[in-house]
Amino acid sequence: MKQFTSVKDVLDLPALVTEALVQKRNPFANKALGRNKTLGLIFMNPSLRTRLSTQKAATNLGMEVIVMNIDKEGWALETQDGVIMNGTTVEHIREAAGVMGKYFDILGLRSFPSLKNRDEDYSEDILQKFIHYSGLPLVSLESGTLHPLQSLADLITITEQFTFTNRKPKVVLTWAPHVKALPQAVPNSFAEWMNQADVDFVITHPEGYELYEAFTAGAAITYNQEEALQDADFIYVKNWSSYHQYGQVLTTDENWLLTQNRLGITNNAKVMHCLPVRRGLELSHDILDGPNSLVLEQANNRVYAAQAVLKRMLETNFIPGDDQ
Ligand code: SN0
Repeated sequence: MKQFTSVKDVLDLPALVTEALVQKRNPFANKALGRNKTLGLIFMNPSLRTRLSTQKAATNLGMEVIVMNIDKEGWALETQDGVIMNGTTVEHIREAAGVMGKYFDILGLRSFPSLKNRDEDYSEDILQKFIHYSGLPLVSLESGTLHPLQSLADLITITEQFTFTNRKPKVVLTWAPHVKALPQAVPNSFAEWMNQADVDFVITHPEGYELYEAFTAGAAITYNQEEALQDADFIYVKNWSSYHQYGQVLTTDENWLLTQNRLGITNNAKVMHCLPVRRGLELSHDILDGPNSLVLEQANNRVYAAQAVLKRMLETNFIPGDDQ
């Protein structure tokens, strides 16, 4: 695996999930693999799980880790080409990423979308420039459009939790209310991964919240949450802002809030959320504190998602001939 920015970078999805579960059972078995290799984790936005789990995963594999919150600790970064830098930006992404290429062996990058210019966000300009100018294998820690480490952890969690062998799980992605405009990266990515996985997948959201088709194609989509929830085994709760009326909050309708009561029409569904979650707004206290919540196990699996990906990258880039 050369890069990890999307499900498209994964050659064999079931094998990657199995690898993560193997790492989970025996996290220190590959401690020699990352010896003398440095992972640089660059954050342009806040993080809790991604930072801690990826650092832990790399340490389990014997790597050194350097973390930088570049938005707070670095020079203001210029990302556009050909501009005269006589304003507020101090350092160009060409030099910044180029320098990282000298210090690190693998680069992790978090770069949220602006939610102002859709073409710019969906071109993944910043991510592509970091890949290009660093020359390094790059792990996305959430980009403008996708959050693949989260989606891998989600698929690991569903695989672990679903015990029936005679049918596929029904997985529902439901929009939830929020007061702020949030990225589409988590739901885009979840849709992209679920469409590749062996599950029955349904997306439900209010009108106007349709996601980018390239990520959802193949999924059933309905505006009727109750209909979507019928017989669900897993419910993935997430807010996102509008893709078509880009970055806008079109409604905060609290009827979309999932409560323990509403689980009655499901197959005693397990409830998932990537966190951070705003209690009482996006998801009810009773679900988060009840037996159906998987949120902490999802977070736990972030470690093994990152560990499986970093292991593949170390094998591909530093063990000649192993190109998984
Ligand atoms: C991010 C998002 O993409 O939705 C990160 C999720 C892993 N979430 C937020 O920015 C939440 C911010 C808030 O104010 O609730």
